[in-house]
Amino acid sequence: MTDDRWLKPTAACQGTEPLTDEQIASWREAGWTFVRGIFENALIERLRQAAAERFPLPDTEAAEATADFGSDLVFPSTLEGLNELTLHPRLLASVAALLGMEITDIRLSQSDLWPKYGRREKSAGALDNMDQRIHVDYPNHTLAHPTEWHRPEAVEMIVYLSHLDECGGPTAVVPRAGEGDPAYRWPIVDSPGIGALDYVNDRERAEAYFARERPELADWRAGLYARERYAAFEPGDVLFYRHDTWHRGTPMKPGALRLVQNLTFRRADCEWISTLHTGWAWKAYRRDKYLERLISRASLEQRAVLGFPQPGNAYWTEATIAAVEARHGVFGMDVTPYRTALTRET
Ligand SMILES: O=C(O)CCC(=O)C(=O)O
Ligand SMILES: [Fe+2]
Repeated sequence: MTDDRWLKPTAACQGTEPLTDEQIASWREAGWTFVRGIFENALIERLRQAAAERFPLPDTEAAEATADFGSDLVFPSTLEGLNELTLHPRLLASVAALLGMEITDIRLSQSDLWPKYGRREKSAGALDNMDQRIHVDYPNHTLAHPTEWHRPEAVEMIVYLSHLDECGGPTAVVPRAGEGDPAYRWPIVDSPGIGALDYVNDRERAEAYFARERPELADWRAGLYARERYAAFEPGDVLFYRHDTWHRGTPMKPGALRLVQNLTFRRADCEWISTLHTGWAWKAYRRDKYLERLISRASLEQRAVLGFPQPGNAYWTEATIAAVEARHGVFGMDVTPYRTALTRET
């Protein structure tokens, strides 16, 4: 592949505002920004190791049978590092900057850790994820359709935990080339799975199907592949993209395992964007009370991202403050900020 087809990550800034103006502008205009240095390496390594122990080894029968995405490693989790990465203050600050909002106005709607295997054969037919069709992700995230380009509702991202050199499988992205880019024609419905079209994941089958169903647009889709750029990732790199960015997963090296964490944050006011997992509170009652501890230790911003009522919210009264303290105080929750906001109001 020629050198200019690779997307190279750019460095994050130190401190509480990790993204540069250029990175933010790239996400807003071109639909992607690829960033190195959001997380501490040690966190990425802890998460990678813990996750690697939970999945089948490559080249086993179980690995060969894992031909689609998804796993039970979802937020919140007892897996070392998963919650920490999901609610990392520098990640939340990055998302807020991309959307141009306060952290307290964004909500987590996806965080799961997915293995992808370099398999010897495409075993899942139309649903095989080895060499994906070019697509956008919105259909199984929102009940509606993404809003016009300049008012995005959500930030999606892939946090890579593996090395491209070892596993291959770079994510391909079609950078949007400004207003009127034909690749970004509106509405975004010209992809298998959308509207009446069957869902087909495998590229070859998807394009054969599309050529039958929408022959007049088959060349247009070929043009999307022709414009692909590939993310040259190392562990910890983050590809920020969007529900309306054309992209796809590409084949890996046979016998390899690639681990990634997929996350989405939405604007708090976009309720039509679904949370892809079981409700957070459903993880309560575990013997180790990890959900209760997580909420109690979380910062006000981290709690907001999970939908916990913020200081000043009408939820808070003397009675509810005392009640939440009765539930979570044992885990160290400090309810002072809720009380202070209440006192200020009255
Ligand atoms: O595996 C990748 O790099 C991208 C995966 C993807 O786009 C998807 O499954 O929707
Ligand atoms: Fe995707």
